[in-house]
Amino acid sequence: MPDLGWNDFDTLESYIANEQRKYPESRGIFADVVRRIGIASKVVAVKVQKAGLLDVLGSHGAHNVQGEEQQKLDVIANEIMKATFEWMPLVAGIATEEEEDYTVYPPKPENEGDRYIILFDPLDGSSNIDANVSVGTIFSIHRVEGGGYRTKLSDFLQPGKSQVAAGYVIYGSSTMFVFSTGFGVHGFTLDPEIGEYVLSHENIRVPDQCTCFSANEANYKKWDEPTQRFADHLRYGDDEIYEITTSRYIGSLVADFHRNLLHGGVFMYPADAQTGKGKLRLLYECAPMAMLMEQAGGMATTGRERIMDIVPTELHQRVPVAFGAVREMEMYEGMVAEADEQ
Ligand code: AHM
Ligand code: MG
Repeated sequence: MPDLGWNDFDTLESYIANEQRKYPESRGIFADVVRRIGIASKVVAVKVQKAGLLDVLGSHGAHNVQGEEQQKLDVIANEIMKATFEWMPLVAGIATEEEEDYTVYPPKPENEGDRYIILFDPLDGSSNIDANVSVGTIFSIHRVEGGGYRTKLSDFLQPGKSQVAAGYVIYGSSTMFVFSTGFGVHGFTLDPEIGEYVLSHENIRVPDQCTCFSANEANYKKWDEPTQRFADHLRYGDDEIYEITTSRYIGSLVADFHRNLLHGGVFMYPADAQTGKGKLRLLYECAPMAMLMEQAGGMATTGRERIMDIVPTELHQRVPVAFGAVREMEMYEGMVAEADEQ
């Protein structure tokens, strides 16, 4: 038998199939959804890589529901993701960061049982695209019980802790698919030669060592006192465990999160102290990343509340967020609690 070089590793396909075999009662529906996201992300990856050639860089000239300028690639990635789920009978509906309203897909009579809601940010970090910076797709999956015959807004407004899966795809120097179904976090790297995601990072655990501090430090003056104190402690404090901590901020959540997940560190986008509001969206960014961070052994918090516990009140809700290892997140929550008591 010649050495083909690919007979001894898992692809996303084979991994999902093996996982599914562990649950004989599984109907394979959910596996199908994850598989479809994998395929859609390959299409987006091609578009991102050919962006300069296809003249799709730069602004589309329209604005999304948050009033931000949409980039052409945002629109393309959004269309690709939507097209992926539109025909899937077991997807009850979708909501995307790029559109104000959610979309419901009516069930076919033969589709009994649970269906799924998919929430996604089709191309996060898109303001960086023109500078060839890594961007990503983030997704979050919830179950709608009873076939989703009357799928409604409240089916979309579920807390992060009820996610059945979450993940992201990072379009970087290589393309990686990182996801969790509640049994650890696993990363698959796209092998461009065979066009498959290959298991490269099984059971990712966030390192205890806080190597990076990642935040938009130009906002420092807008942060509240405990957040400033926490950032100062990690960056300049006397604690010797933070001697090697360095600042790293790309401004592209998937890229910043991915680096910290692998190398250890704190990512935060705190509230503006005057408005009390954060920038990142609960449903499309914070909740899915929180599931991954917790599954990797870390924590995700607003400073006062576990991100996974927040019950959304609106589709495009923004919350303050900090992701990191347990020691730093507990320290941050402690500093916030101390300030609240005063
Ligand atoms: P986007 O979804 O419009 O791309 O915005 C989200 C991005 C994140 O990727 C990143 O963490 C953050 O915005 C950066 O914001 P800032 O430029 O304020 O630091
Ligand atoms: Mg985004």
